Amino acid sequence: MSVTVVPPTSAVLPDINTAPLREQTNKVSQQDMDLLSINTIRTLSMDGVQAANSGHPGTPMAMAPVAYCLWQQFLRYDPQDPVWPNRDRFVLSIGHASMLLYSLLHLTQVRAVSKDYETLGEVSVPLDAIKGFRQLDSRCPGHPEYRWTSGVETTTGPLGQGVATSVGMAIARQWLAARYHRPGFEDLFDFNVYALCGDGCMMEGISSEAASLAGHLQLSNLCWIYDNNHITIEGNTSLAFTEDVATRFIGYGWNVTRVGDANDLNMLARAFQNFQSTNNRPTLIIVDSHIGYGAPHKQDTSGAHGEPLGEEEIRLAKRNYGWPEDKKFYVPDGVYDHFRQGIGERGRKLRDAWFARIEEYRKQYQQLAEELFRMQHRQLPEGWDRDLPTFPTDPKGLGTRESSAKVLNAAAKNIPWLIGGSADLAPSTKTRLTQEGAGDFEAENYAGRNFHFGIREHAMGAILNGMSLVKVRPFGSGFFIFVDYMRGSLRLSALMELPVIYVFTHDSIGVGEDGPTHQPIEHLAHMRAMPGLIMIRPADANEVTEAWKVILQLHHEPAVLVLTRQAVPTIDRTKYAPASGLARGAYILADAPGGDPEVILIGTGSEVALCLEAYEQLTNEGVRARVVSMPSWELFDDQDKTYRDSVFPPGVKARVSVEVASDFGWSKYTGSEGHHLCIETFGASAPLKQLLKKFGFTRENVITAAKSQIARHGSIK
Ligand SMILES: Cc1ncc(C[n+]2csc(CCOP(=O)(O)OP(=O)(O)O)c2C)c(N)n1
Ligand SMILES: [Mg+2]
Repeated sequence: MSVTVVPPTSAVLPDINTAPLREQTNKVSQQDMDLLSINTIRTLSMDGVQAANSGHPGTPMAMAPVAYCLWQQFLRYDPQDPVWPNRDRFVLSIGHASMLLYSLLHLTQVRAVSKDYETLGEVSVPLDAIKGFRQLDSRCPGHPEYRWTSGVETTTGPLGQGVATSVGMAIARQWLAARYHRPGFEDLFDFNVYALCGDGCMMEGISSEAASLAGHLQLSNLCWIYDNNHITIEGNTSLAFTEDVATRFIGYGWNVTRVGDANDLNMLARAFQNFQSTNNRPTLIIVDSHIGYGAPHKQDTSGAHGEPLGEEEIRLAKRNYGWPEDKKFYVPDGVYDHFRQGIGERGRKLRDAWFARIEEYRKQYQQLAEELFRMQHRQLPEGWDRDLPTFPTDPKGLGTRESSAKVLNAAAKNIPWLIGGSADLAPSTKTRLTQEGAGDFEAENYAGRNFHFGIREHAMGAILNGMSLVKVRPFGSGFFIFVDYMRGSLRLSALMELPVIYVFTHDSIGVGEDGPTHQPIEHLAHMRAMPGLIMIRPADANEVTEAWKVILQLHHEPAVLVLTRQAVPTIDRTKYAPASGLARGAYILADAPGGDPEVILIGTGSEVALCLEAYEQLTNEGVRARVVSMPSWELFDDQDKTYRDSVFPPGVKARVSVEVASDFGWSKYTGSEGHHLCIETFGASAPLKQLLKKFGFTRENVITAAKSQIARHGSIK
């Protein structure tokens, strides 16, 4: 099948076929340079995908003029310093179109940046990386990955995540401006956030959640560009997507504008100007485009979406562009210079001016400047932990969500950029910051530290990621069960190595009467299975303090803090081991006199108290038992073998794990012959006491299990 190739809009993009390329590059007009640059993006993308023999060529070909117009004319971005804090952010929410971004990073010669934020000399995406697109260790992986390729602002690939993350970036900028701007310094944080999305992003629920909140918050620094090409993998969007996107966004309170032809640089520029002059709401630019633009057999078909064009089709497309048909990875003379003179010059000046301004600011507002420095380097302020509470022994105790509220507030007092909120559950998760002036983050008060994400867990996760990418320290909270609703964003926190803090309460059947829909069972196992994430389920108030200490000092891991609704005793630390053992993930809380136990009881969170009760009785009966409090598998697995063996001596095979959840994975610590007191079903609706009995979480059952373990392993003395 052959379709008519939509010709370039000649008034805007002259047909470079009219003159041989060499001639053109010698003597070129601005318009010629525009087209030459756009076609370089297109052909690099096509060649990269072809060489990899996999990838998505069609959308980079279609969106090249849009990205070019934005980057070259508008983006305030210094390729020499891609971590300059006030740079505009560009998020490629259509992560599959990664070659578009890699081509831009290459042509603008964005520099690689080290982990310590030192700018290094080398180019982030050299031509060889593009030639090695999708190959092992190339800086051009299949989808853009934050922390792997400098210039990639956030990892994208799961559709919808990028746009939702961009909302978090826009929010963080508003917060920074509100907190740090002072008279005469109203421009320190005025960056814009642009996100390029497609039909897939628009269909995903997360974009609706995020757009709804962005509209509510009137984030005028946020611009989404929607590639309205009517094509997804299965074919035309008429198969599954016929809603009126413009009307939907108008309903959200957005400014909506249209560009009828993705090749029309004038209209694109006007749309971006329209965005920049809109100061009371976010902007959506709907751009009509032709996927696979210029490829005679594949344009406007899903065939241009996710597979290489093929050598012959590439040849024909290049012919349509007036490109040398046999040249691959070809960057014509003058293209690098052109970008250097456009985005490069503009960005460098803005960046240098910003650093000069910050120096001025430092002279007048030393304390605030110091805060900014530390925040941007993910450091904590001096004395951040000075007010963290310790809790007195209390057999009745308090819910770990209650103790967490105290610790969080004590920390937030000394860490001004620790900000966050909840998906409408703060009264239950107890994450509200209560100190004087903490306030609520609203359109009228961007300085507020309490965020109301609304009942939008998935977007909340992505927004936290976006906030963290701007380097404030965000936390979000909800019921643990609803981690199911945000797993996609949480996974990206871990993949991006962002120190986002998730506070999840109501962590088990302990929620009681709300029943199975609200009782997490397999969720601890879910979290433990995710690489790069630190989960902590503290046993009592003092472990909560220790948990926050660990979490706040993380640099590259998201943390999941799992807390109870119900009261748990505050353990007597004069009798049992100090809570500081939490930092090692698992520690011996109570031991057989002189050590050398016959059986080890391992508990987490609310079950540690039950283990202690059983331990006391076993000890009275002369059974040599040990209790290990194990709040974090991940922290424990990070310890050296000597420590791990000291907690779980290999010779002691009699082991009982006690956790009101699925036992998935526990054999790693109990051995295949150990006993797991656990729950294999979905819980039930009843008062907690009845539930504990129903599911067997009684002292007697722990003792019976301990004794049968000892009998089984034949080590009773
Ligand atoms: C959450 C999620 N679901 C599914 C996919 C697989 N996927 C990748 S691209 C794509 C189609 C996207 O269509 P569109 O956004 O219109 O992009 P275009 O084909 O126009 O480039 C799908 C379903 C994905 N990447 N993320
Ligand atoms: Mg599409």
